[in-house]
Amino acid sequence: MTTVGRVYLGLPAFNEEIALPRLLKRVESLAQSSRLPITVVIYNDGSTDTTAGIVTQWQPRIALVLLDCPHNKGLGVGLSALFDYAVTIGKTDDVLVIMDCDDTHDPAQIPEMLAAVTKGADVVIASRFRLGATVRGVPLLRRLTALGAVCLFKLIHPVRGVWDYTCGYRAYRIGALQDAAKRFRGRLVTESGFACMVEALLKLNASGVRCSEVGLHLRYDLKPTESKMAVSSNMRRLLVLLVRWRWRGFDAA
Ligand SMILES: Nc1nc2c(ncn2[C@@H]2O[C@H](COP(=O)(O)OP(=O)(O)OP(=O)(O)O)[C@@H](O)[C@H]2O)c(=O)[nH]1
Ligand SMILES: [Mg+2]
Repeated sequence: MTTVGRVYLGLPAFNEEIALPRLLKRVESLAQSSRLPITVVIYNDGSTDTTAGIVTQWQPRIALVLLDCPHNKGLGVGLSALFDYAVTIGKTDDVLVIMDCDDTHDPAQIPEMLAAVTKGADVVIASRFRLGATVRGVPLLRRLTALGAVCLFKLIHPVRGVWDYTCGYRAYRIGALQDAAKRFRGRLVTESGFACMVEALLKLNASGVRCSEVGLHLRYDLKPTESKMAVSSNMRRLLVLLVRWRWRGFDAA
């Protein structure tokens, strides 16, 4: 049985002024009801709306750190900054949970993910493809694309215990992140786009982590703004990378 210390909740944010206060309210309720020691770390990626101001307003209410990037650099740079923060600040038994802050992921799933860490997992993914997962409001074409992508991932880069390679809602044991960061010389994420989620997972897998999944409860119907992910260009980029990583490994990436 592994114990869990502090929970760092990393939120990559780009123009999330509508969804962010709703999410922070749910995090506040979770912290009060569960008594989990949670520190929220928001990476604000050059938002042009009031995201940064919302963070400042919330700082007296919950433990909240702002990593502010003046210009938009992409999700991968944000993910990398959140990993760096956790690897530097965290202890080996602390956990970094990262989730989208577009109001589609529910922080109420965090205790279930931490329970999987205590049972021995280093990385826990909230997965759309697990028994018990519920997905509301995702268009059919998007669902079919995601299903096709899973087949491809499993075929080219099988990862034991993992079906959902792209979901942004994951818990990472910080000790495992620290070991993997050493192995990849601090370059766990080099992709600036949405392929960063797959890159991080495959590098962690290559460094020997144990992965497991819980069923995701995805509320896409609550998403208040347009998607920031350009599906077709990101899929094209990901295809190129999957082939490159398969044949040349990661150091060549
Ligand atoms: N740091 C950073 N975060 C971003 C950027 N674009 C989006 N995000 C954040 O990354 C998370 C995922 O973005 P989403 O637009 O929800 O993308 P997705 O979940 O892959 O796809 P959809 O939910 O369908 O839009 C959200 O918390 C966004 O605020 C960016 O350019 N930089
Ligand atoms: Mg999302």
